[in-house]
Amino acid sequence: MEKLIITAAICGAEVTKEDNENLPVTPEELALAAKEAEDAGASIIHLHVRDKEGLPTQDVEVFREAIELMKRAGVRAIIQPSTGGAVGMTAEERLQPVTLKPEMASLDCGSINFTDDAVFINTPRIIRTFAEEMKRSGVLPELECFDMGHLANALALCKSELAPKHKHFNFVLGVPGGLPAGIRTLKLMVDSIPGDATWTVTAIGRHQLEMAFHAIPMGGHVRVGFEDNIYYSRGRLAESNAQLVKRVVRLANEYGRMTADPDETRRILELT
Ligand code: KMH
Ligand code: ZN
Repeated sequence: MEKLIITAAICGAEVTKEDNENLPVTPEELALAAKEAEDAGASIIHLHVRDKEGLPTQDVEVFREAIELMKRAGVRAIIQPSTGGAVGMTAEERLQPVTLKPEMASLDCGSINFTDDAVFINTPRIIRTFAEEMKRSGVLPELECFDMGHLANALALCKSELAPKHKHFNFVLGVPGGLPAGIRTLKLMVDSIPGDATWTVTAIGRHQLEMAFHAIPMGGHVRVGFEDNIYYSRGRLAESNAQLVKRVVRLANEYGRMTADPDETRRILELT
């Protein structure tokens, strides 16, 4: 079986230090968290950044600083900035990190109800524009699918002139308003993608561990991290992103599946 790609989603846009004081938010903290996650076995860092108040921002200069500090700290993992940002941001705001020409970026493939009165908006035009910008900049999109309709949009994109060079899907399960996390929903998504595509699974809260358990023998890849889950176990907050990564490495190794290092991940995703 192909080696396992572990993505560490180290910060996100919604979680706060009040939720878990170990959340990295400053560029310095993000760089340290990325290095620790990579040392633990992660080969992709999914990156959101925060402003001086700790609030989500898509400011390209903050991304630049965080990425520079990561490189200086010796991070070799693929750094994958978010173009999802936070609910309520404009498409222009969200697209900013693509101008840095990262190897990868997230591309959200549909809209979804989010919190109380908020919708995470990804219209067909937004999806197309983001895909165009990424293609123009040589950025590989990770196709984020929170629901089956998103997957249908992603599959249509893959058949269009905007098809990415390599098709890599992220099934985001367990967001209220999206597809619930479970073996049946995961299987439905996996069975719907082309044979030459790769996939990873993201799941919210306690489902993060459960979905990793499923993905490892299914040949998929796994995302963990504070963006999606702040707990190590019921009632016990995680100490670091690296702690969550290490557990997935142990699970995979017990099963007999080794983890991909950054260069192996680049080969799997046809980035080289
Ligand atoms: N923060 C969510 C609204 C992504 O990074 O592309 C969107 C999100 C997805 O986190
Ligand atoms: Zn994200």
